[in-house]
Amino acid sequence: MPITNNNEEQGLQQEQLDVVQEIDRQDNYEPIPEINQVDITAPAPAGGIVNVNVKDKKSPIIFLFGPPAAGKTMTLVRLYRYLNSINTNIKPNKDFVSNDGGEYVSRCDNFHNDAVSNLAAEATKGVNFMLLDIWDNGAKKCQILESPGERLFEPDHNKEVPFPVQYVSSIIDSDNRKVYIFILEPNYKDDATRVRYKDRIAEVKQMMDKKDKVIFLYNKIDCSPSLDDNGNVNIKSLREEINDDYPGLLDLFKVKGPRAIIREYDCYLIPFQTGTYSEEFNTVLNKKVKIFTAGKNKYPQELWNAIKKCL
Ligand SMILES: Nc1nc2c(ncn2[C@@H]2O[C@H](COP(=O)(O)OP(=O)(O)OP(=O)(O)O)[C@@H](O)[C@H]2O)c(=O)[nH]1
Ligand SMILES: [Mg+2]
Repeated sequence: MPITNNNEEQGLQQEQLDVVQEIDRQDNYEPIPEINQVDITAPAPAGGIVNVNVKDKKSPIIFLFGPPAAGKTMTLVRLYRYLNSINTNIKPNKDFVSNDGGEYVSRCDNFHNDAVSNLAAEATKGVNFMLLDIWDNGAKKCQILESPGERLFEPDHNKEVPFPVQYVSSIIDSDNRKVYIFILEPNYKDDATRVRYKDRIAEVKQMMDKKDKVIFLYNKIDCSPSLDDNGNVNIKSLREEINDDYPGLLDLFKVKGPRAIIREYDCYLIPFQTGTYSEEFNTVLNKKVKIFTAGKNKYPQELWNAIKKCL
């Protein structure tokens, strides 16, 4: 759901999760620039030296951005399952990582089975990088990227992880239009860590292009007080929750000037739940495993609608 000015709030609450509106009706996207001949090839330090390479310099990149364990992999899994269910073609891009001894390609080969498995741990296991291509009516619509959370934001301030590492800046600096999905979650760590995460998002914003778009994905909504007894999300209270937990974060995307009359913020806010998780003892594996049950379809549906509006 886009973030709109106060006058619209009441109406929005009634809409709940059903409708995604345009971020800004007056905003005409710039045409996609000429195909850039420069390869986005960069050594990615996480997990050794691997080269990531986005060969398609044209389709928009949906960049899943969030700390470790925010839910990037499971968001990808949930979206994958949803798009499959509506017969939208989504599949791993095998060219993305080339020099890791075939590990990435083998993850691509297993991706479908992992994604439909009910083992959350299996689905996420070893997934450092994943690039999925999404096709619609035979045409490539976009590509969606997951990468290791600790390279995007390291919660432990004692670990000095440089930012942006090369693969991140190569994605950010690519000519592809980007849709940044910044993942938030309720009760994340402590005040100081949340301020650092907000600052990280501000840093990324400075590197963005005018044509890029932003979605805040508020994952684990099942753990938020903004989810009411009927399973509906109160958007006003969710905004208050975010403003309390991450002061100034939404204001980074506040529209300035005359356009502010139409829309208060230049971003979407999508409440999300990947699913529910339970631990069970698996007698075959002889260990406890995390069982994943997919959440309601309305969440990935709403996310997909927002992504489409950003393309
Ligand atoms: N309650 C709840 N927990 C969730 C939800 N989505 C994810 N989780 C929990 O968060 C864990 C981590 O999710 P991942 O998708 O693996 O997180 P990630 O962002 O990919 O983490 P990295 O790959 O380490 O960066 C899951 O195993 C779940 O325990 C959700 O919607 N609700
Ligand atoms: Mg992951």
